[in-house]
Amino acid sequence: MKMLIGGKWVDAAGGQTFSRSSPGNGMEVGIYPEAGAEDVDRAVAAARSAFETGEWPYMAAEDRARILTSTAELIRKNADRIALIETLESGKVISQARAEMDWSANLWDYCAGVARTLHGDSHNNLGPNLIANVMREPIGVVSIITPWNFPLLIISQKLPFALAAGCTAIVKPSEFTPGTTLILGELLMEAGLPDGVVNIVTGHGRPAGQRMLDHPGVDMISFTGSTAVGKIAVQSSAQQLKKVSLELGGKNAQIVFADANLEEAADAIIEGAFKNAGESCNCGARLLVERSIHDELVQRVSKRAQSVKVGDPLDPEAQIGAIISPAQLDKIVGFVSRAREGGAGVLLGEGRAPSDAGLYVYPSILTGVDPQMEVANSEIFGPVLSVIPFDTPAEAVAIANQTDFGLSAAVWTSDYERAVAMTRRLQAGTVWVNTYSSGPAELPFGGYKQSGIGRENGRAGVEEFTELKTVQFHFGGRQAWWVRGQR
Ligand code: TXE
Repeated sequence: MKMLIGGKWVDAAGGQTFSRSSPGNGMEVGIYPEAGAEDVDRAVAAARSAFETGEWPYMAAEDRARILTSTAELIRKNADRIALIETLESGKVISQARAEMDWSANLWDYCAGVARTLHGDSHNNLGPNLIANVMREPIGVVSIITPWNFPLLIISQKLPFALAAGCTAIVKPSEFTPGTTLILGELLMEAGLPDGVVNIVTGHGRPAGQRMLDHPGVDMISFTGSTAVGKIAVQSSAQQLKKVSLELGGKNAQIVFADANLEEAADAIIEGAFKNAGESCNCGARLLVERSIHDELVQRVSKRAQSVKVGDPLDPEAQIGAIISPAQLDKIVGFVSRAREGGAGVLLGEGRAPSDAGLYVYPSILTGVDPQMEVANSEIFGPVLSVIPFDTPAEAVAIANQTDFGLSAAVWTSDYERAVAMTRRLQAGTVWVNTYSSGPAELPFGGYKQSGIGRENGRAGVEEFTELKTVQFHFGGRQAWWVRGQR
């Protein structure tokens, strides 16, 4: 496939390419241009010109919305094709990839609505001689860098929001999963998006991604990925004081009290910890359980976990597919074996699952985890659940809040007074009560602490991509400044 720059499908200036092999079976599934700094510069120039002199930022929201709606329809129409590429490149199971297509299309639909309701404010209480408009304008050219765990879904949490606001963009998908973002580029062109509004480069973090962070022609960085690269983005942004929006890692806790519906909680714990092979920022990697029900809940969870099917991502029955890369697989296995050496009990299969060419791990449940252990604090990004008992709500809050992250948390209890008290104390951008993992397009999503900066989705998700401009209109004679006073 080729890259999309200024409405044209192009190779990298230097002619280099890279390939992607499926983590499910080791077979090559895509060859892509390896963008260098020169390609990013061309993409930024195209986005800059589409923003400065193109129609997009000033287009009636009605017309922008039409293109976003058409894109949603095209995603649905092409869902099988996109889901297949998603599965081949990411290793996620096909049933889930298919569901993510609908979820993604829904975000484009939502943004069509938000585009039309986005507006500023007007002030008419400023005295007889002044009225003012506070206008919400697009921030400009945005560098959007995405990871590999939910390729189409994550770009759909960013790009339609930026477009709804009237921004133009340069997009770089992960080097592991460029295919579906390029297909999205095709769909955007088919939907009638003007040339240069969205430019897609394929390549690695260095040099392409880094140039997207550093480029002086970029007004804003929207990044989802590792906390380490998020910090690099903040450093790079300092050069021009670009706005930065970051969605980073998590070490999310599901807190289960003795009065909870344990059957439903057990199901959500499995889903939270093992969905997408745990390669999710929202992974419910920690189970904080009230001590009196510890054994019962662990037994329920491990019984359910035993029936989770690990295997070929293309198998419609598989629930956990392949791990994205050998390095990620080693990282997961390393965490589990260090936890065992540190005294944790390991329930279920431990480590790598046998396969001739694919990258698979068994889900693990770690018991007897001390809150101070590495496994209780670091993001693993694999199907590993750490179980930590607690005795009081205050202790549960303290353990839940002790990590550097603050993305999400869940509380399971039938006592809503307790639930409300817990939600107020948990340091997390999303708190679920008696559920996990839902994420309607209407609701803001993002993290406290080192889980990120800013919010995606909802009205807040569009407002991220805007600047406020205050315009004051004076009427009547204007008093001289020395009469008026120094204001
Ligand atoms: O992420 P990277 P990796 C976490 C998770 C995982 C770890 C490493 O814990 O194990 O990060 O994953 C681009 N300038 N998350 O190494 O490197 C890169 O090309 C600009 C959590 O894959 O952050 C890709 O497009 N861009 C996360 C994107 O950053 C750079 C999802 C993400 O890659 C760059 C993924 C640079 N210097 C991993 N270096 C989540 N929040 O869900 C890399 N990139």
